[in-house]
Amino acid sequence: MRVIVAALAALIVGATALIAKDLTPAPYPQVPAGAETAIFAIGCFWCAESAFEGKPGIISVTSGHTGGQTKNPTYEDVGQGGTGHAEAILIVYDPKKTTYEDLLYRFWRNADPYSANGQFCDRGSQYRPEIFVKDAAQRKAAEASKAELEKQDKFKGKIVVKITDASTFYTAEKYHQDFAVLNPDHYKRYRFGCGRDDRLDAIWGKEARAGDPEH
Ligand code: MHO
Repeated sequence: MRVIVAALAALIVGATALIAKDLTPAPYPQVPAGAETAIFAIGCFWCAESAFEGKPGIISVTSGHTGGQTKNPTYEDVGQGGTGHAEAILIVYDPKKTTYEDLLYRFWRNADPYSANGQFCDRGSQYRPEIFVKDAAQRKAAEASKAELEKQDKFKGKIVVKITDASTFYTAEKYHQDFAVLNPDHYKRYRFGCGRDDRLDAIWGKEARAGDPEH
């Protein structure tokens, strides 16, 4: 009897873990007619997602991986390094309600632009910051936003964020989507422990708060 109870308990715990951690890749987001897309890497995608989700004109934000060579990578693959991919977000937005320039503004204020091989506590090229542009117009705007910041002494010649042509965006597992909303305690512990807000405040001052209401 005890064995059966233990086996049942193990099954329930296992099933709960599976439900809590859905490893299926999230569906590629719908892009309604007239909507636009943007792809950014700013370290941990839970945080990147939460910086944009729910903001004016944002239709959806999906966590995933891009910029590398491995096809259909898992989070574990990317975490081990060697896939070339970065954790990234794919934003679908309504250009009538917000602009790519607005998104860039928010991107920068959620990034440590001095840090090429990771962001905050997360090190490794999978956490690099990067702007993945889909066309010449996005490239022009991204380069202009970088040049604008470089007019400030503190950024002059020190911004290491690359601007790269976008390639395939692979959606991450379902359990990574909306992580901040669905796992608020875990998310806050991680974010605080990673020193993200302290560092953003130190770099951007009050402007950092434009990036995330959770600050
Ligand atoms: N170092 C963190 C990163 C989370 S993130 C989505 C962790 O392993 O939980 O890469």
